[in-house]
Amino acid sequence: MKNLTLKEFDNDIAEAISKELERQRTHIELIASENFVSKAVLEAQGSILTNKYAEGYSGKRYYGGCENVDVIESIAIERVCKLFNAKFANVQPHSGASANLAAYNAILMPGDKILGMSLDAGGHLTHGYSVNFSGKMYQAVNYGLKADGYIDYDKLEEIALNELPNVIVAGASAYPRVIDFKKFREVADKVTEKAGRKCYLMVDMAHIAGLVAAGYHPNPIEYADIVTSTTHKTLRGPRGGIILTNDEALAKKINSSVFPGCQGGPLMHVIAAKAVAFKEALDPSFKDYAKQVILNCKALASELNKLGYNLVSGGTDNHLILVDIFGSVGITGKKAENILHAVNITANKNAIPGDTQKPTVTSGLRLGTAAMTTRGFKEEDMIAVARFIDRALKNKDDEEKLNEIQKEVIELMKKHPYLED
Ligand code: DSN
Repeated sequence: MKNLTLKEFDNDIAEAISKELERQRTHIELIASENFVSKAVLEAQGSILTNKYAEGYSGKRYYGGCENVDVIESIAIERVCKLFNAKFANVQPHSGASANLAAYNAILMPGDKILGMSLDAGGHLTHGYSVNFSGKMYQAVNYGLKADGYIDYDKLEEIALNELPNVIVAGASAYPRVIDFKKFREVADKVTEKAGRKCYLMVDMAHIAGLVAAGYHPNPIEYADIVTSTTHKTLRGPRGGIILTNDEALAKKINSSVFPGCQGGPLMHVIAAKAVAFKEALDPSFKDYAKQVILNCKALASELNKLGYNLVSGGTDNHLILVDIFGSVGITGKKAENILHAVNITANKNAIPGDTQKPTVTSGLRLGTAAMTTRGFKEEDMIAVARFIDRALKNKDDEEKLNEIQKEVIELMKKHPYLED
């Protein structure tokens, strides 16, 4: 084997990575599910641990030579349990979708019923969407929002007691408000009583995990049978998933469901990077970060409001806002995403409740502050971002103006370097 560098061996890929680093350095990143990891996380994820097969769990592997990866996985579990005050954790899911698949597989039989938030209300594909495995393997029913953009808890209870689901899923990918997990627990318990068999409560906290870790959102582990999450959004770790529970019997089922139920060999390099990210999140400075994420989001929401944009639910309690961009300025989510791309602002189109546009077009724009807070943005920077967005959308056909805004964005980003020291 020749030990050439990536650049020496495969310049096509090296060049694309280098361009991507440049893009990340020079663009304002507002995708609510993205973040920038630390050097330490990158180092662990890019390590020689990628060479190791370790099917099974620490101390009970199907391959030899696992003494070092056993240490790593045990540390990751210990840290994530401390972070979320959970008794048991599985850190092997490759992603949030894999975590949800394994969690369902641990508690449901094909054909059982899931009650999750509908996608256009802010839910997720894996919460029972028709084209996803969760909507194909299981019977899926949905709850949604009230006209004011908040979860309709009364309707949720009514649907739950009519449908008697086997699991209720709380959690979202585009919901800007605090979720009342206690209320979800009460509904699940009422279903359990009426159905005469268990109705589980599963919380997918992927988007808000970093805020939960820092204590700025109620912790679902106090109410849910199972909590799933990704590790790369507000939690600021490598791309991956986790599953938590306080129930020992359920923990055993979850472990068997992840491996051998749904996955083969764990990605030990990613698990090491998760452990590093959990250590970062346990550090007191992470609380300051999470607090600033929310302050930044409120500043962005308030400035956009002042500029005349309608936000679903009127504002935000967390790291994201959902703008009714079509209702505000007559531009679809897809078009807005493209206009912002032209001025080095990255965001994503997103369905809004009752959306009349196709899912590939949408009427909404989802904006999040987790990534730019990592880059050091404060409230005044987010006010500037709101103004950039407004100017770009209002000058969408004026190339000169768009070029001017792009230059200003690049100047701002120069003050917020990434991986340059
Ligand atoms: N793709 C993620 C998001 O953007 O919210 C959810 O899986």
